Amino acid sequence: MKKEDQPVLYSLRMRAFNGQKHLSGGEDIVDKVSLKTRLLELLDQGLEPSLNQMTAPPHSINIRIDPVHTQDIKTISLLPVFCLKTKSLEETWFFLKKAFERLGEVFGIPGTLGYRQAEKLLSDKNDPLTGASLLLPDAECLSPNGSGIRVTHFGIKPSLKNELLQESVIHGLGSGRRFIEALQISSKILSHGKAAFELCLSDNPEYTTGYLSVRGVGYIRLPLIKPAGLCAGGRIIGVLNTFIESDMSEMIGYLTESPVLFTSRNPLSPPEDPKDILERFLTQNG
Ligand code: PML
Repeated sequence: MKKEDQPVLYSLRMRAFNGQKHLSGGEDIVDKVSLKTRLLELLDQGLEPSLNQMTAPPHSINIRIDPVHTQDIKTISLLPVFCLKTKSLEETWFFLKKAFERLGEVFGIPGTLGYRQAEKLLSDKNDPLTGASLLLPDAECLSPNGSGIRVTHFGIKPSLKNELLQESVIHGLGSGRRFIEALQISSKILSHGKAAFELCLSDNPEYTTGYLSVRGVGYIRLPLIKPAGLCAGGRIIGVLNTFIESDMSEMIGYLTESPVLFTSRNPLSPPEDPKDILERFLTQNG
């Protein structure tokens, strides 16, 4: 079949700004029938912070629509989801320290340095990047494109999203929307063959749950990763020790431009003790 005759889906990407400052974003890949509804939902999402917090609306909202041929879309699965059982900031950070030590042992990557970079995300001096920084095997930490790698061009089958929204209520994950978007971003990152982990701390001052996704394990939710009221946050992607210089542009191209659609998923497990989650690093990666 000639490319122009292939069925087309639409990639929708919304970003809201105040001047140059990125306020919020959202996206999806949908068919023609759902295009208008989804477009309006994303517009509401861009306006939502101003409605909820009764602040001024964003200075600008960009919504971009690009047709994508189904043949160019990679279909992949969402990561399994785990949640750390924790009662305090100290417990969460203690788990994170152990998790980075295990990452170092399992993948032969600079785990201790990864932990130090994680601590830096919360420092007052950290001006959050809109994208992720990259931790390389030689311990160098880069912010590609100046503002880091911003993962885009992904979408989710509506039935999967509905399932996750319902389970979010049962598991007490708030509206679930932020979690489902983060799960898609991280699942796209970990679907790249050279990604070892991704750590994310939200820069939203009210959102105190972050996550650590680990190759061969899944997406681990980290409640109480920061105190409420702190705007600091950010993302770090750690790569495997087989990563070479020429992988850099290929990985950035995949994460920022290649369309992926989530058509299947893995279970969302109830909260687990730190030691049980750490054992998963052992059993699944040798
Ligand atoms: C963000 O969009 O600010 C990051 C969201 C992190 C979501 C963590 C979760 O709830 O699982």
